Amino acid sequence: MLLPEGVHIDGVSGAVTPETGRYRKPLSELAGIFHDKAAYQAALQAGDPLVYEVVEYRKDGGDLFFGTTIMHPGAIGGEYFMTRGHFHADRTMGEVYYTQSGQGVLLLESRDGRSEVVEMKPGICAFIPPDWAHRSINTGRDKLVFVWICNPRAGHDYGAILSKGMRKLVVADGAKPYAVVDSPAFAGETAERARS
Ligand code: S6P
Ligand code: ZN
Repeated sequence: MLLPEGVHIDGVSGAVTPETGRYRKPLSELAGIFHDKAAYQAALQAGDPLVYEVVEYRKDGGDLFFGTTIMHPGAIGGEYFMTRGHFHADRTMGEVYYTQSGQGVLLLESRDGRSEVVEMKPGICAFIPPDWAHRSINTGRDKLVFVWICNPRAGHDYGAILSKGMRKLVVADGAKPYAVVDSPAFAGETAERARS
């Protein structure tokens, strides 16, 4: 029988107590997700910074699990540090992201190519509907820490986003904290659609 439990989440460090697992994503494990390949190589040679960490609380047989994602500040060629981004393998399952500290953007893309942005800041609880790809981006100078909650059977489908990227990039933009711009990787496809 599964037993109830209170889990402490530190909203600044992202520590989960007790935790049942974690992983780290240094820049070297994020090949292909940043648009500027030369800037990516230069940043790797300068020291392979840690981009994000994920800490989880999971119980065998549970229909929910949760944890934190801790995103470090930084940018590659003007594009802010981001997660890989994924659809869920189970297309019927969505997710919730509750931001605890820092500033960021949740970039979402529907299966048919609609883009949406939800601001991430303390107090915002983002609803991620089923079958929307989601990527988190730290646009601030501090860590971005958020709690995620979903069904452990949702799974991850990284393929589509890894091969084509997302339609929008989130970049540094002078006076403004960030700008959401069209990704050049999709320029050909957009032009083709306009011609047909
Ligand atoms: C899982 C949930 C998060 C992300 C994490 C890293 O469904 O959305 O735990 O896995 O934020 O993102 P990604 O795209 O590298 O898995
Ligand atoms: Zn997810």
